[in-house]
Amino acid sequence: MRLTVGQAVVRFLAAQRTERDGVEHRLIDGWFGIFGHGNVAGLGQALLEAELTDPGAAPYRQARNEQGMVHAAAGFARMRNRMSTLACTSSIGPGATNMVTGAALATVNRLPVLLFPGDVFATRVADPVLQQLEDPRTGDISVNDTFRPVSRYFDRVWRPEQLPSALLNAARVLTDPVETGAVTIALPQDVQAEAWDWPDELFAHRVWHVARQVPEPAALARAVEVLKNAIKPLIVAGGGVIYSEATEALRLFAEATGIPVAETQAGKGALAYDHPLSVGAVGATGTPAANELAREADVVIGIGTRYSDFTTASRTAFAAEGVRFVNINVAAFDAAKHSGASVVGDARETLIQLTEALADYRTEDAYRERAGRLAAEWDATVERAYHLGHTPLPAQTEVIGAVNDAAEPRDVVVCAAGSMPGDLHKLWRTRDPKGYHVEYGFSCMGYEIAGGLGVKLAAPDREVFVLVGDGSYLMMAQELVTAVQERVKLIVVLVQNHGYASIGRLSESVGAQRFGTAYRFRDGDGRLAGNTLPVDLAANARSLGCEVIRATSIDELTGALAEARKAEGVIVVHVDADPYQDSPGSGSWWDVPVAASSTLNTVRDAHARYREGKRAQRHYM
Ligand SMILES: Cc1ncc(C[n+]2csc(CCOP(=O)(O)OP(=O)(O)O)c2C)c(N)n1
Ligand SMILES: [Mg+2]
Repeated sequence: MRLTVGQAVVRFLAAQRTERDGVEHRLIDGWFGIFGHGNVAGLGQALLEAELTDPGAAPYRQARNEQGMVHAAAGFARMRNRMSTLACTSSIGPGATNMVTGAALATVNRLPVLLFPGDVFATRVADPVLQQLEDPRTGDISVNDTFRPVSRYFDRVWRPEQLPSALLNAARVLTDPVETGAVTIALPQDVQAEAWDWPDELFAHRVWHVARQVPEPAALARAVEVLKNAIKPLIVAGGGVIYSEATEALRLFAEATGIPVAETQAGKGALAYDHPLSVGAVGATGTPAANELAREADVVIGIGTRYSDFTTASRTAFAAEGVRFVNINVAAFDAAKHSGASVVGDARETLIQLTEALADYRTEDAYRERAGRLAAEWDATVERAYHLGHTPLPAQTEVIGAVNDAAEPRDVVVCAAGSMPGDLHKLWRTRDPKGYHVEYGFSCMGYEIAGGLGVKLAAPDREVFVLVGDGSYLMMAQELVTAVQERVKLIVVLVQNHGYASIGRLSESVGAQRFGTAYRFRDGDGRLAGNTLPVDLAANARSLGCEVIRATSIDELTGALAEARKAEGVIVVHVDADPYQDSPGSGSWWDVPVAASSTLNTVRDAHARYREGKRAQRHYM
């Protein structure tokens, strides 16, 4: 079949399916693209031809920033439990490097995204092409080599004959739960437009089975050996529980064994917040309930978690002498962490087997009752934080409370950076495994709106609430325009607090006096401590085609959210919140180094506190 490389890519991807538990999905559900000379005649032309000749085979959407389109693809993939994703095409040079941050986010979070940055001429006759980085030491480097460390598979197709193996490897990595992340195939702009005679079988319907790896019996037996003597065990449920669709198996395991369940950011929603064995978020942004149990746990069962520093409170959360870990993970790399009893396997399969193997095991009543009491105490704290009546501006915890009240069980909350992810981790009452979508692997400012767009595209039947701070909004709000264009319904709650409240607090804790964290004019001393800036983000959102509602109190916010639920299109609810009103503490710690020498008393005091905090840090060897 004679097609250009661009046409062959589009045709190949339209024929790929994924399958797990007998259910098929499209591997690539659609395309995002921003065109330039690096892809307009290649993938751009190919997508046009697909739209005209085979509508629905490769649906195309515009984006406003290449980073945004990769975030949307990542949000889409996460919402679809990694069974489907979107492909992204960019021009060469800046269009391509704009995607690098998105690629890193996808890889850190282990979310499949497929990227096709355009690349410099393979023939080199016209070099240097516009936007080409020349390197006097070598002829075969381009800016696209920056994708290598942030991609789980990288290839550059210098010749058409290389395309089949690149595409097959791409699909293999995208559908492998262990390997998955960003897959990048750099396509030189001349090669994209070059024609070739392809074998028909390249475009055959292919089904990529997504494996449910069964644990090795000996590994399971070792885990059972550790678990059956556990007195105060605690489950740490990570994102792997949700991607594996193991939440029901987790609930049955917890109920059968009586082991309480704590959750990481990616794992939040693994167990409904009001389940008697749920103790909520664990770690630096956790609940005191989960953290108290973590401190005393003799066995920690990490399921589908990579034990980030937020989860382990920088390796201070699990403090019992001789604490042991049992780690269930598809990736041997994660299963081996903290010298744990490693069970390499799919979360659902492993939990089912473990439930059977531990049929005679049950925690003591007193332990479960204590977990329940701690969780109930925390729930009362949440209730208070939701209804502080803080004045003159509401506290952020009240904003979160109002959004939680407005959200129905299946609705999704989306967030990524700032002070809200921590507050949400502790405070959000999650009732559905896909109801909580906080990107906290890369915690990338600017993910919120673009990622929320991807979430809504993946789950049009759910209401999506995007919570975004003013800092994140200013970094990347432009995919609002894409949502408006595609008539995608989004409810964006924009929390204005004139700067980086989160980093302000962090700065204060390291003695750095909130330096550079508020959006302020310069004062008489030339410092950024004057009046707030006359920035009107509500007007900004309106100018982008969104419907905007301004709320100046929690009552108004509640009314606005009710109105937003009824409306269509993109609704931005703008609300001011007090940047100084903190959320209830987690009773936990996070390792952020403090200057070891300073003329400032604030820093010296912070350093003394820091050294104290460091003493609790463990290696878990
Ligand atoms: C791209 C990016 N740059 C910098 C950071 C570091 N950072 C984390 S939160 C934050 C401030 C976020 O401000 P805003 O969205 O207004 O939220 P707030 O802290 O006020 O809640 C910064 C600068 C980041 N996470 N991502
Ligand atoms: Mg802010």
